[in-house]
Amino acid sequence: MTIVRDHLLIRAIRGDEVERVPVWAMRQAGRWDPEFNKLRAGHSFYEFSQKVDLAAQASLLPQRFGVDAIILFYDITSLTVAMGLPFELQPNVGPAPLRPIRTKADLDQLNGRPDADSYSVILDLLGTVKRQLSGQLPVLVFAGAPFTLASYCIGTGKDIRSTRAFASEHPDLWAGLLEKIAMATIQFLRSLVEAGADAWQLFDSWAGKLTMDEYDRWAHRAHRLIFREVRGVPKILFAKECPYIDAMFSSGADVISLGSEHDLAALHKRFPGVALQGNLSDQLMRKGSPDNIINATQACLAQGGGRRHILNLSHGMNKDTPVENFAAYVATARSFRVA
Ligand code: 1CP
Repeated sequence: MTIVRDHLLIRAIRGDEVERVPVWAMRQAGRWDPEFNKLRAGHSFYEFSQKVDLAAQASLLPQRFGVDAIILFYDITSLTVAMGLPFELQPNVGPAPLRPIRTKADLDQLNGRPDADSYSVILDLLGTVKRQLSGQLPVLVFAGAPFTLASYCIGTGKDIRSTRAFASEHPDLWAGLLEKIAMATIQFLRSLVEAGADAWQLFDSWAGKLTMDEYDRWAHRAHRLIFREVRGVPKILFAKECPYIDAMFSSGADVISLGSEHDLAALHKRFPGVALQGNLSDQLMRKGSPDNIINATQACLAQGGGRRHILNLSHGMNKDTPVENFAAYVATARSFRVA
């Protein structure tokens, strides 16, 4: 299978001089896109994710706007489903486990070494999307980092206070859960890289709200382990508006995804050898006019300096984002040349 080593996104990560800055958006394949909603109609989320041809079509939909990477359509909880913990998507809430982890027996039931058969749908999806793209664009895969994924497994999701309460009531169970997810994640990502993924992103979406000490114990250690153990293609770290910049930059990731609170130009100067991703506000993308988006995109590209920069948002596309805004964002990136 072709690995797109020389694609714009990969060259930008390597630090090559590039003709323009590559662009994509977290959650680019999703409910903000009316074409996605047509495709998804009548299927529950996990049922939809099990259908390789539909998931492949969903993954490829953003291609029509001119993005420079395709991210596969599955969810961070797809891995825990493969580990033996089924989820359902609750409307306006998010993924909820059918049997939240509460006891040592629940943890023991979770398979820390799920074999590739249990996520063969994702491997097939990768193969299908790669074949359809025939090398035109790189394919990104991803995993939830142990902290964020464990939060969904215990049923607390982004409610950090409840996650913290669980961890202090069940310290051994919490540590065991983080460790088991880390092991499964390493195996999962290795097999996707072996199957031809061009780059991967670790989503620790809610870790930016932890205290520094918690971040070190529950997030940073696992990031280092996973980035050390999964090699071969570029790796991206995302944690929403994360204040622990030094920890992020010492995680071993090749690309750090920044929030709108971060100063892209200053961080470029401080860490010249690391590529930066971001950092247009996802809220501006949702609420601004196309003109606002064009101006903000140009400002972001100018701050990025044109080297080792991947244009992206501060967080994922929101479901009520106007299509014209996404189109304006991608078109601006494609035509912008850093002076
Ligand atoms: O159609 C629907 O109702 C489903 C909405 C949806 C989609 C499109 C969910 C439920 N997951 C996905 C796919 C998905 N999830 C992708 C692939 C598509 C793409 O990126 O274009 C990715 C990368 C994810 C990753 C994901 N899932 C994260 C990390 C990114 C982030 O936004 O921080 C997280 C936290 C989740 C959990 C999740 N899954 C779905 C929802 C609505 C949520 C968030 C729930 C919450 O806010 O707690």
